[in-house]
Amino acid sequence: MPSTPVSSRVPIVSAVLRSMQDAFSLAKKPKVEVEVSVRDASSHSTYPFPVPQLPPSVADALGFAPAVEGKAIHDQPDLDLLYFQPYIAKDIEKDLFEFLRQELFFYRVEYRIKRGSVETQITTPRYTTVFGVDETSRFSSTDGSVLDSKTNKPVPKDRYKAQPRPLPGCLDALRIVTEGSTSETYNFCLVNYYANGSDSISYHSDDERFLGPNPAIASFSLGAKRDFLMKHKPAPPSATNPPEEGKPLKLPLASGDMILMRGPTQSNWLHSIPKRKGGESEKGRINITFRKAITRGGTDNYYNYNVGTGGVFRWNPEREEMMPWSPTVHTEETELA
Ligand SMILES: O=C(O)CCC(=O)C(=O)O
Repeated sequence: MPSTPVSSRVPIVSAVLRSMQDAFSLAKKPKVEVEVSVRDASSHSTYPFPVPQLPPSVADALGFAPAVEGKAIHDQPDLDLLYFQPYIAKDIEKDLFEFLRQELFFYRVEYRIKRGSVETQITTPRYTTVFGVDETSRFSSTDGSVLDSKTNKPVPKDRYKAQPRPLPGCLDALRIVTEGSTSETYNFCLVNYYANGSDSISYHSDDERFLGPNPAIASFSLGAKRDFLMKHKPAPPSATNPPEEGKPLKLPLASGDMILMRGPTQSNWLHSIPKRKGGESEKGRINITFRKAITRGGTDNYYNYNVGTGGVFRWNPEREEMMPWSPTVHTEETELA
């Protein structure tokens, strides 16, 4: 595929929202004017296939997000959350979910971990994909190549273990709106797809050093409602009078909801999406997180665990499941159609 930059080849038209405003002068003014291309898809040498721009109806409505104000939750030690129920309005969350599930490429990453002398092969229990690069680099707006943030020169080939991928326009539009409403900036977008209730993420915290102290993480839910559990990290064994381990905090995240985790939350709390049997969990759920990595280690880590070295998966609308994708299969299908 030709290496075409994500942004520069796109005729940027922010007119969709502006013309709506002009036409309906009484209509609510969008909080953020999302720049959307009405034509071209985003492509890049690292993408297995191009990713279309958001449907105009979704892009227009995103400009009015968040749908409601966030509710602050800080009634427990070291917890600082802002919970939007929902952030993405009810009239577009389904379309956005269907669009992203159909148009993004995903991976089912396998990796090995060593506990003592025992090595175990792990298959990540969900589909993942990632876009972005840490603060030491940026993407050229003309050819999508990776430039050093300070010198603006191409980075040495060995700076990263995997080639970083710029955010496609559809996710960048959501990033811009999110930055506006959280007063934070983000350079990474991680996407999880939980195909059913067997897909999960176990208790962890996003407290890696490459995110810096007190990182802000904006986490969106689309599709099936799933429980998001949070519990305080255990006190160190040396602690006198450690707090009793209470019931985890349970947030039943619905489609369109966004939870901003910030301040001391990641250093002190763990979060998870546990496996669930039956009900709504059997339908798919997408989670999108925006984060800011400040060092190169973040880029290596995120591509290692969210893209890996295995094959590409894409949603198959006929079979209604993620299927391995390859350019050959795609061509044959197209020829048969
Ligand atoms: O799916 C979610 O809501 C949580 C995802 C998450 O914790 C992560 O990607 O680190």
